[in-house]
Amino acid sequence: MKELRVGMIGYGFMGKAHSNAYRKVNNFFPGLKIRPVLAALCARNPQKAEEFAGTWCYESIESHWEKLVERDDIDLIDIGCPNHLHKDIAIAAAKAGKWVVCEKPLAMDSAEAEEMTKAVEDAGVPNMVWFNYRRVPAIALARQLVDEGRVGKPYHYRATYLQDWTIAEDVPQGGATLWRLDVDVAGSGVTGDLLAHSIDTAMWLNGPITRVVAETETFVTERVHQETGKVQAVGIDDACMFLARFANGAMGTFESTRYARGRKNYNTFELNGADGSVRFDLEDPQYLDFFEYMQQQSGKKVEDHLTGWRKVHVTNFEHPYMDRWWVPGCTIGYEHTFINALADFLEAAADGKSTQPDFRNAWQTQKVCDAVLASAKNGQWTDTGVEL
Ligand code: SOE
Repeated sequence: MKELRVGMIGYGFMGKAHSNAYRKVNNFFPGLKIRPVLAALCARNPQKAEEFAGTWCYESIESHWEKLVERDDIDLIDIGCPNHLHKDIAIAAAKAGKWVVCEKPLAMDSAEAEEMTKAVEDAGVPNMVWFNYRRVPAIALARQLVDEGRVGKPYHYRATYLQDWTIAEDVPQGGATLWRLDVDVAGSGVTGDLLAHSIDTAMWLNGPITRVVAETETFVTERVHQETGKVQAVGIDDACMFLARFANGAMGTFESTRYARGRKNYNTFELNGADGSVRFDLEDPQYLDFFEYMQQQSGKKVEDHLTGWRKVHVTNFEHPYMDRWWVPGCTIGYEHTFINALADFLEAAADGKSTQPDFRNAWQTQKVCDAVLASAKNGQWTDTGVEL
């Protein structure tokens, strides 16, 4: 089995999620031809780097990503640090011939995402963006139902992504844990952080979004910056709602906020087609709700008096990814979606290929985010320019 020496950049929430995936992937996907080795952890704060590397058993630490990228003993660079650093790291890593995986959103904006996409494609290196929710078995099952034609001609797509952790006005912005609130580091607020997930899922299930019209709001306009200690203007969107048109003719609505009291990670979607509907809620992630308009009876499709919503417990061996985990009825969770994603990446990369969503695909999501933010400024329906 080939060893893949991983250079991980970042030790926060995603550093943990990715490191866990590298450590477990071969146990649950024993057929893989590649075995990741936690070769180096890179972070600017040497003490934090040391602690994190110790906890997760990284062989070494670096405090400058440039040094990590130069190292001959590193095969893959994993970009798990704040968004404003993604572009330079990804381009340097691709130029150095490393495989590159990057946390979402791919970049600060679509121009950066384009440069990054060109860099990995010119270098011909396998690449992936960690839009992990595609690897929630219930969401992957929704995609399977769409592919099987059981939803039929799509009419409506409805997504929400709600959290509540920034309601308090005294939550500071910036710094190691709160960089998502600092526009210079994050690029945007809920649009890049949360709606990017919703858009990725939506386009995976229902095809390209062609145009959007949006509204954003910043409810708390000034916050103390953790690094400067000064009260500074808030530049991110705290909430965003937009209408969308899909290339297949369907209409879409999207809503996201970090001010929905009581909602922690409420990521939902519903797709309504002529023949059926699917509905998912990440706070109840083992289930996919499915409504099939016509039921199969004696080889014929009929409308009968038992037609209704089914709540499918997505834990059977025949459900996506579930034959890798426990026995039917035993659930998996958030961390497993990263392991599933990594397994897909390693399988494709063993043949020199990228897996979806690759940088090119995530660039399309970034185009929609840009169009949403532009529309919120100019109040107009805005074309996304997504590749059809
Ligand atoms: C934001 O709170 C966040 O951590 C996102 O950045 C992640 O992508 C999402 O999975 C959970 O919420």
